[in-house]
Amino acid sequence: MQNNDIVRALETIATLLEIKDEPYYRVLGYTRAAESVAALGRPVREVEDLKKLPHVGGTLAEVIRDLAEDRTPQILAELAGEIPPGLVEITRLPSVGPRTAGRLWRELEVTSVEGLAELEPARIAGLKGFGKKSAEKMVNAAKTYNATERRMLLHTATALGEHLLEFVRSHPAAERAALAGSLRRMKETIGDLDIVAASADPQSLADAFAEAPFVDEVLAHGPKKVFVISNGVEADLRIVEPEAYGALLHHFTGSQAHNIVLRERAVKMGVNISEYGLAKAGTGDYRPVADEEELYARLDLAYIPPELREDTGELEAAERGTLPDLVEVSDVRGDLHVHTNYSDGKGTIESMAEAAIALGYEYLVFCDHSQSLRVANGLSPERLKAKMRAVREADEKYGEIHLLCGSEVDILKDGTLDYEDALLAELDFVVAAVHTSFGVGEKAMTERMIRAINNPHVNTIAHPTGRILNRREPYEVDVSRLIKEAAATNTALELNSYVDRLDLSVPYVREAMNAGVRITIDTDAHDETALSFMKYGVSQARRAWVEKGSVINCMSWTEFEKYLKAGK
Ligand code: DGT
Ligand code: CA
Ligand code: CA
Repeated sequence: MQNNDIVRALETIATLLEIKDEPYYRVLGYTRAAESVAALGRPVREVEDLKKLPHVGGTLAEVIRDLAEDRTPQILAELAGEIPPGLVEITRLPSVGPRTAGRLWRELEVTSVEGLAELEPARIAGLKGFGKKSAEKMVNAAKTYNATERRMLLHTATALGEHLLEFVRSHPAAERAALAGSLRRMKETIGDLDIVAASADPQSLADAFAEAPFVDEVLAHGPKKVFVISNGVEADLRIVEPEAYGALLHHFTGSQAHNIVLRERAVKMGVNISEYGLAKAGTGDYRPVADEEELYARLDLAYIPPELREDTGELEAAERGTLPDLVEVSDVRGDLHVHTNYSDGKGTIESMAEAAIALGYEYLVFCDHSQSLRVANGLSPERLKAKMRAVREADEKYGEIHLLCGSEVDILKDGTLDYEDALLAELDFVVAAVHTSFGVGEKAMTERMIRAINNPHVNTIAHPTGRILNRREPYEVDVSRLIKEAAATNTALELNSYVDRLDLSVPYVREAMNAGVRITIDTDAHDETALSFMKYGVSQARRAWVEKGSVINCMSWTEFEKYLKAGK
């Protein structure tokens, strides 16, 4: 089995465990291990000691080894024997999570998407905890379901794409090469990989790529392009002479919508654009363009960064010279939402601090879960106080970084918070989030979250819509109202950088910024390596036109300290 298939199998085990209503930490073990394999960037078979992978202990190492060597792991065999196969498919429906699927199966004997489509919604509504509206939604989702391909997470695509790019760049015939397509634009999910290269000898580069060790199947192989399958994913390599590299890179970076409006603009100037270069209208005589900068300049436009190429106003801004000065990873001075082994994290205060120092951060805020969240080992007030002392001690120990104690405090069903205000007041920073009762409906959820936003101790709202990419739809909430309330109370909203969250999504981040709301770009790291997920949050912020002035954790320590002292 290849990595992509192993990732799917691990995710399936996680889903099956959840359908069975097994405890959250067991499920999490498999999803986290799937993420580790996805991030690997080389075949599992080449890894000598799988236990060295993050989140992989002895049991999981054995499961992964079995999968890599085409054996069915015992746990998968057992689960597959117990649970009808159609249930996993049901969990792909929006609005039906694995635990719901499990209940539909146990309580209504639903075993497939088709079975669900034929069910009377009233029967679901009759179950404890389900409403009429959500029941209708589930049945409708089943009726309109088509088994569409799932898209890769940006993180998975990045690991694989960089591995392939490295191969192309290190070939002697390659002069330049880059990842193009949605991966260069850093979209949150990626369909296939696009690579462009410049070479005076395209054929030898094309041949080498087709025979590369990571290639499982060659779909097309010409002198200037090669399409392959690697790790279950399609990757397209296109090669041109160095003088035409800019036009090719631009064309295959997209987006298609951006290319179309750019082409229309060029036509008005009497110029045609194609992947080969620019031509005077009507001549078909395409002159190569070596760099993207030159391409934009020839059209009287400022250079447009790939993350903005979505036809959402970037051409007008480039024309007027009002493109934003986008935030960069190097602008980030600290992480405001990380976990430790006090709750459900793997790292210690010290190991996380040292990883943050290695990234050059000036400050780090530990935000473990609050008391009600038993599944995540949430901290009782006493344990929180002990942790505050431990963080202060560690802060004394490390002169290079300021360590602060916060909390990811649960927003309870009625909108009150999971600690008393007096305790929240003792914390340096408070991240509030919804983790339970997702299905209360838009009105109740919006009011619940607005109540939390109005708490004077809450600095930011974590992962405000609760979505998990490829796994869970956002809960129903009026985000525009949250944004207005955040603006009125000087509360920030989080852009959670965790690879399968990236929550808030781009349109909402842009709306928040325009409303004057500041954002926190946090990793929600549960171990040291996940601190590096910051790059995904930053790229999502860039796609939302965010400048560093709108990001709380781009403040220097001095400014950040002042912000904390001032209160809301
Ligand atoms: P993906 O792969 O679904 O995540 O999204 P992209 O944006 O990577 O799309 P893909 O791989 O189909 O094509 C890569 C780029 O090539 C795309 O962003 C723009 C360009 N392109 C592809 N087909 C067309 C087309 O028919 N017209 C135009 N104008 N551009 C195209
Ligand atoms: Ca693509
Ligand atoms: Ca493509």
